Amino acid sequence: MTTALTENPHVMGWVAEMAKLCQPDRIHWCDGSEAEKKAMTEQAVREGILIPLNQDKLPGCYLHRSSPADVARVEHRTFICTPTRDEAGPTNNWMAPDEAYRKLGGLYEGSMKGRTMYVVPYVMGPVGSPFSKIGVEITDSIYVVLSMRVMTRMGQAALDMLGMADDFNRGLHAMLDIDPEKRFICHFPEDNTIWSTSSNYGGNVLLGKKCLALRIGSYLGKQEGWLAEHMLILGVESPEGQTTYVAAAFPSACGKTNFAMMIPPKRFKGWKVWTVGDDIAWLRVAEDGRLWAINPEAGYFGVAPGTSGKSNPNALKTVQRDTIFTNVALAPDGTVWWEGMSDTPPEGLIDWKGQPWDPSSGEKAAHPNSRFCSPMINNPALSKMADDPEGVPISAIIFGGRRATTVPLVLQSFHWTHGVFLGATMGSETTAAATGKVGIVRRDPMAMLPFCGYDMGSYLAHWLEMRDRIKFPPKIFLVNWFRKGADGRFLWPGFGENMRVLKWVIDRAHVRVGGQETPVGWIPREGDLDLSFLKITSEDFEEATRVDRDEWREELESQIEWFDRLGPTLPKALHSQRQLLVDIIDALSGKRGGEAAS
Ligand code: OXD
Ligand code: MN
Repeated sequence: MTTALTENPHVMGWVAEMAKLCQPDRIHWCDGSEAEKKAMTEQAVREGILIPLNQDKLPGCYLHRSSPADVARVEHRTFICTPTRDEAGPTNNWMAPDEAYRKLGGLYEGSMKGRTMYVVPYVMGPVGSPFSKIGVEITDSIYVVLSMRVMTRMGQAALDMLGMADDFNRGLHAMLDIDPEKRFICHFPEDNTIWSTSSNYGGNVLLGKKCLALRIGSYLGKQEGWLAEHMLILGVESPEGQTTYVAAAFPSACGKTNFAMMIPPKRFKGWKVWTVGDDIAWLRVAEDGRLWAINPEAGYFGVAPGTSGKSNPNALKTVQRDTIFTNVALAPDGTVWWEGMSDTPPEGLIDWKGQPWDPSSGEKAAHPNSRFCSPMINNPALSKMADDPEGVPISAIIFGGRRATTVPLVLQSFHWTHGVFLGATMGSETTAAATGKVGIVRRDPMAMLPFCGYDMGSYLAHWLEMRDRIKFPPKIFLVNWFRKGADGRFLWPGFGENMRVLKWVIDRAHVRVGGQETPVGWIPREGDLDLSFLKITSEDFEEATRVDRDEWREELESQIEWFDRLGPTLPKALHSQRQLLVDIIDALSGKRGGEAAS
């Protein structure tokens, strides 16, 4: 065993207990030093866990290939283990805590015989920030240790910050044999504990990220009066040097990283977008009565396919050094490639499974969920506030989904409750590729469906309650980059042009631009949004921003089923908000049985 890096009796006692269960040959306490990184990287290369890439072109970069049956988060095997099923709520899988401890305990027993148990202390959030949380992850995966080093503030600093306290998340991960049948991701919110088995995929095993920062985090947020959200955080700096901070929630793989690293189009000379975070925000009310956000992570675990010099030049620069790539394709010159990086793939690629790739095979060279894991300091657009212990003040919150119809390009809510309602009902339409039936809206409240660590209705109630604590609440918006015309074309160009919408959002937040009131919220009129040098017809703009009463009437009707599913804990205020919008639309349409306005 390397020397324990702490005398904290709670950490020591728990590590000893887990070692007794898993029976490793060795225990290694991770200090987070450069020397440790070097030694562990060399070992990972020797063992074939990491493949060195071309160190001239991609210094410090490595490729990892996962087991082909272990390439994504496993929502159906992710459990919230609260004493009662109701506490986990209707949208989570539930397992009783004693059953989960027994079942996974059996799997862990002796699982690290002949192996090394790594003890990984880490901080989520800036070191020393009162908003940060400490975790210790025990793992037998060197890939996890090296990735946690990128994604979190890892090592001695975490133990120093913890001191002798007992207030840390206890995470246990064992790879076992990566058998999907033995794969479980169990969260014990009341014990601040996470147990993960038989996977080596990031979202299942980098326990600081989805497991602690979102699932356990959301539970702690409810207890302690703050919010843990699946949101990017960015700062928009005007040519005059005023920076406005915005947090935005989009479902997984809907372009959060691209939005967080956006480069404004030429028309926006002098404007800059700074990234604070690309995936997770912890939001608290500060003494000034505003909502402040920190990004608990220190790196990006981004989806590689689709990332290109056009879609996200900053991400492409970010991954040029000190990056662990997982399941991307390998080029003969020791660089990497994925679908969407360039129009023509380089010749002689090795695919994500390690086989020569035949472009005519119809198979992808990189797995669609292949990833880059890069330190945030590589990002040329990193905000200087990204490591600030106080975080940044949030002026606007954006919710977004993929909707071909109904939801306009941007919609500003009338007030907090209405904004929470828009977040609670946000969703994306299924495409023909994903299911047999096209156009079914899958609701994903605040993009938290897979990440909320407790009952969804109570979570939405917590959002409403937060209003009482925030003296100067951010304005809430809904955006939709994906609306289509009758001919099936996207009406809005998206990517960097989304800056135009972002500009309206921050101008609305500062109450310095107009808009048009509709029954369901405020939208920009043509003159309100800067459309200069953009090729978009007035008709397309009109269509992209239109609120259609019939479509919204249908939308509101379809929300009944969703609200029913959330059950009795869904706050009455959200039912009333829905009904109010129905009544307004019916009155305007001359419906509502005889008593309607003419
Ligand atoms: C992610 C996700 O990996 O949301 O960020 O799935
Ligand atoms: Mn995410």
